[in-house]
Amino acid sequence: MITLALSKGRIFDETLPLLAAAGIPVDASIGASRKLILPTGDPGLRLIIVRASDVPTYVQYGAADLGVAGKDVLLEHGGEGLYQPVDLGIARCRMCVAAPAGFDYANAVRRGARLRIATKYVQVAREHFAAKGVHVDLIKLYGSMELAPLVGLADAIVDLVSTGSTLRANNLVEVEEIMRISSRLIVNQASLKTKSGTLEPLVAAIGRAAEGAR
Ligand code: PRT
Ligand code: MG
Repeated sequence: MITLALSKGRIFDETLPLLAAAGIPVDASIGASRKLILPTGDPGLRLIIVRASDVPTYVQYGAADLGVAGKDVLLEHGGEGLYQPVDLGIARCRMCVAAPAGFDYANAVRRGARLRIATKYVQVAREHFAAKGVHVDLIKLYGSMELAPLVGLADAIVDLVSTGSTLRANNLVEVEEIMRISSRLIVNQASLKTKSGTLEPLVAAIGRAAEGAR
């Protein structure tokens, strides 16, 4: 049995068409189910539903052979024990620095000001500001980063942006793009050896499906 870890929401919704194109139909209505272990049209492949940030952990320890995770999540996790063979090109967004419309971020950076940055992505943020030589105090949050500058918790945030409507709704503007983000197929390195006969063709088929969807 092969186990594929997915998170609910955009990753589940955007992975199903790739699985279908790879010859693995999944009944989309099971997405609404509260079951955490779901069958697929292939009796040798099951899905498990976990939090987006937990996908690399399940795959790292081999509780899932494969998973789909955002590059943001993989960078924070560190990627230990994971093979990352395919960029699926799904769940695209960008990691950005955003600040209140009235805050002159570029000027604060030029002056060498020490900035308070709220984010869920402390590893990526630390590396980004260190590479630019910007002094920052990082404040770890688990969600709703957009609120932090509005109530004086931080000068700016590092968050994911796709349409930009969440920033606009909160009177924030993107002041710097850190990187483009998409989701990757990740594979447990030990599974790839012990189950290579089934995993290799599956990874190749999903890779072709992703290529075809571009
Ligand atoms: O929601 P939960 O806390 O369970 O976990 P999660 O947020 O990690 O999961 P989920 O399903 O929301 O996101 C899974 C993956 O989708 C992320 O790891 C990203 O790689 C990718 N992705 C793509 C996004 C977005 N686009 C995105 N827009 N993840 C989050 N957002 C959020 C963003 O953080 C911000 O709050 O959506 C808001 C901005 O969206 P716009 O459209 O208003 O710009
Ligand atoms: Mg979310």
